[in-house]
Formats: sequence, structure tokens, C-alpha cells
Amino acid sequence: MAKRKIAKKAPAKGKVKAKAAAKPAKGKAPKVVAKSAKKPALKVVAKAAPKAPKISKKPFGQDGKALDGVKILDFTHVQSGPTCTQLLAWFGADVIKVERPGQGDITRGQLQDVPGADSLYFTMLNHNKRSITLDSKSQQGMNVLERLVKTCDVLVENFAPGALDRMGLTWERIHSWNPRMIVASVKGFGPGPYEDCKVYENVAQCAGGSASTTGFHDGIPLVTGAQIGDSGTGLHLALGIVSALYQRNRTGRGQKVLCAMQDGVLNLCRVKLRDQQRLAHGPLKEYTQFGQGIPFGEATPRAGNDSGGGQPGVILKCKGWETDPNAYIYFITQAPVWEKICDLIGEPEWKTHPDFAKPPARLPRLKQIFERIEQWTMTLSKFDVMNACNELDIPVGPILSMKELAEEPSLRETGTVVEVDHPTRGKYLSVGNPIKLSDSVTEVARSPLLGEHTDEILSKVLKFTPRQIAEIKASGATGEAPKAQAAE
Ligand code: CAO
Repeated sequence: MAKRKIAKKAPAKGKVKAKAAAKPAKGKAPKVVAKSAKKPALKVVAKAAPKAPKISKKPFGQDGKALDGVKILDFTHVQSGPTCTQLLAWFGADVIKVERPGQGDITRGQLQDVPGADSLYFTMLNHNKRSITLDSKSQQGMNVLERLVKTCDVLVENFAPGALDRMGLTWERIHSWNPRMIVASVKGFGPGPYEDCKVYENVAQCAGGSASTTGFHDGIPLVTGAQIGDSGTGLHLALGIVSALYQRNRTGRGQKVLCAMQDGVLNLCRVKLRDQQRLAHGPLKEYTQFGQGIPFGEATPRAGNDSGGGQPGVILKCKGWETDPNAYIYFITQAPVWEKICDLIGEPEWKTHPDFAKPPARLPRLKQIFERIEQWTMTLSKFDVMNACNELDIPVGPILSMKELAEEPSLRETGTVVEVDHPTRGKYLSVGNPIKLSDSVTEVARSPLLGEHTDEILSKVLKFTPRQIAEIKASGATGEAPKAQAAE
């Protein structure tokens, strides 16, 4: 990362004053604020101003990327870690993926659909990265790793608990080599009784409270298709890393960033812990089971398709549901649009009827209400229902299949769904960067072949001499790199 001068620490007193001065008291005219600019506290701000970079004159999107200059030692595998480093790569970081010679990230060979080609599991999680093969358990491999640590800004890993230490890469050692290094880890659990456990997606969904609150109240717990344990935690980790990089601009030093998958899932299940506490004060009236007269137990129950926001909502059939498994729509009877819903479904008298006019009166009658709405939705396709509702500002959610999403032109236009070409598997679709920055435009590049950039990284990034590179290779530390050019 381009080194920035670390700002001289302003005296604590001055800082506080500067903060206070930045907050004009209510009702004070701007003039007063301008006057107060002469006070010593604000001089701190004035001094800091020249250090701020000049405002770019280049058009938006043409002045590099958000994380240009940041180098990531990517020691991640499977899904959670790679999700994180892929995002960082999309924001412009140089992500160097270190893989075990011969095998690489285990997902390269998992769920293979094209014989001999890296799986979609791998390619869709490792765009815009470079790959170096390295046996971290060999002496030469460790020598290369040491130089990588000294060169990079962030080490990201999601090995099993203790694996990094067993490799010899303890925090103390890393920090002694490079005090600016940020060491970011995904683990299944945080410190506590389960900290040594290996964890996969569904384990995290179960341990983080998602499974116990997903499904119908009379059915077994369910996991969700959204990879909230893996990709969700990868997202959390990316935010932690970017925050640590920002703090390093001030402190000059790196720090540890830890995201436990259990914590990440629980964070995404925040509303369910909310409901757990509401239970102490009575039944959860917006849950369907309340209207059905089913008593609540001690813990937040599975709520089927009820909306987490407290507005009654269900999934309703649309035209064609008999043959199309996705001909459904999510419908919410939001209080502010209730009257429009009544008109739309042909029940205008419900707007004033005492059984239906107000939300509390509707709660015990939700079954009857949704059955009536469904009579209407079944006469239309899900898209027609959506159009009719959106015209009246009634929010609804058509159940879109993966096929429909893959073919949706607007998602292609925004780069949320992208077509990528790959030398051994040909063209495939991927999800692009879902986070759009107006001044840091994402270009999705294919994932690297195993060890494709070993030579390039050893020579150009780590500056080993040709003789040193020959020695490293002769030791077997890098294994045999594939002939990438030939494959293309
Ligand atoms: N050179 C030499 N050895 C290497 C290496 C390299 N380049 N890269 C990895 N290894 C070694 C590790 O050092 C480790 O060796 P030891 O067990 O001797 O210490 C070994 O490979 C296996 O690593 P692992 O235990 O992380 O892998 P696993 O397949 O047994 O477990 C997983 C996988 C995901 C369960 C585990 O890594 C884990 O719990 N990670 C944290 C949570 C997580 O991210 N889970 C999400 C996974 S996606 O669903």
C-alpha cells in the first residue's frame, strides 16, 4: 500500500475541542461558527487540511480503484474467506492467493461440472486474484511466506483453529516481521467452549440461531439457501479489514480482525433475538401462529414466511402455480397501504368494516384476509401482480428463480450478473460485485489457474533473483506450476 505519512498526534485536548467546535449549537447563525474558527481548537482542523489529497479532476470511475495499492496475502479456502478476498480484489486490492502445490483450494475439484476444469464453486469465489503455489510447511516455502508477509498489508485466512500457528505463523511472528500487517481470520466460533471446532456453512446457520427460527412452527428447523454463514461472514470480515486499514492510516500498526461464523449469523438474525425478548411481555401478535391460537413456547419460534418487520406477510400463489414451482409472490398487508389493497382485490367495504379496518382487528383474521388476496393473485402472473401493486406503492416480492435471475437483463446491465470467459471451462455466469462504488468501478476478471502467477509473484512482487527462484523451485516448495498460456 502506498505509504502515507502518519499524522502527528494532536494533543488530546485539542482534539476534543475540535470536535466540539465542529458541532455548532442549535440555532446559532453560521457567522458565529465562522468566528469560532479563530479559536485555537479549530486551528487543528486548519492544520490538517493540507494533508488531505487534492480533489481529483478526473471523471468519476477513471481515477483508479478504492483499494489500489493494498496487497493481500490470501490464505483462504472454500467459501467464507474467498468471498471476502474476492470483494477486496473487486475494490482494487492485489490479492495473492497462496495454495498448496498440486491440489490448491479444495473447491477447485469440488462439484466439478466440466471434467478437468476448475469448478464453478472455485471460479465464482476467486475472481480477480493471482495464484501462487507454496508448501508452507517447507523451509523454502516459509522463506517465501516471510517475504510475502513483509510485502503485503493484510493476511486473510480461514484455516481450522490453530492451523496458522502450527504453520509457524503466529501473530507475534507476523507482527515482528511486519508491524503494519493486518491479520484477518474467519473461525467457526469465537473464544469459548467451541473455539476449536471446525465449522461449515450449515453448522454456522444452526449454531447462529438461523435454523431454529427458519421453517414452519410445526416442522423441523431448516437451513436457508443464502450462504449467510460463509458469504455472510466473508462480508463481515471485509468490513473489518477495511476498517483496520483505515485505522492503520492513523496508528501505523496492524491488528487482528476476527469474524466468527456464529457471530456473523447471529448478527443477521438480530430480529429473532429481538423477538426472544419480546416474548417475555406476551405473545408475538404478528406471527401467524398467534392468529391460529397456537401458544408460544420459551424461545422465538419458527415463523414460516412471516415478515420479520412486524407487518403480516405470506407467500401467495399466482397464475400457473400448478406447474411452475416459482409462480408465487410475497404479499405484505402493510397498514399504510391497506385501503389500496382492499380496492385492488375488490373488497372496498373492508376499508371501513370494524373487522378489517384497523391492524389489531385484522390480526386474528389474517388467514381469511390472505385467502381472499390469493384469490386475486391467482388470476395474474407474479409479474402482473407486481406491476399492479407497485403502481399503488404496495411492496410485493415475486419469487424469482435462479433461471429468471440469470436471464434478467437489468442485472446484466449493472454487472450484478456477469459472463466470464475461462481458459479451461469456457464461458460461465457469475455474480459480480453487489456493492457499487461510483468512483471505483469493478471489472470482473476470471479466477487464476493453480499456481498461474507463481513466477510473476516471486520475481516481480517479491523481487527474488533468478538464482533464488531456481533454488526455491528446486526445493519443491512451489510444486509444478501449470502452463497457463498453453491452456488459454
Ligand atoms: N502448504 C502446506 N500446508 C497447507 C497449506 C499450504 N499452502 N495450506 C493449508 N495447509 C494445511 C494447514 O496448515 C492444515 O494443516 P494442519 O492440520 O497440519 O495444521 C491443513 O492444510 C488443513 O487445513 P484446515 O484444517 O483448515 O482444512 P480442513 O479441510 O481440514 O478444514 C474447514 C476445513 C473449513 C472446516 C476449516 O478450515 C475451518 O473450520 N475453517 C474455519 C471456519 C471456516 O472458514 N469455515 C467455512 C468453510 S466454507 O464452508
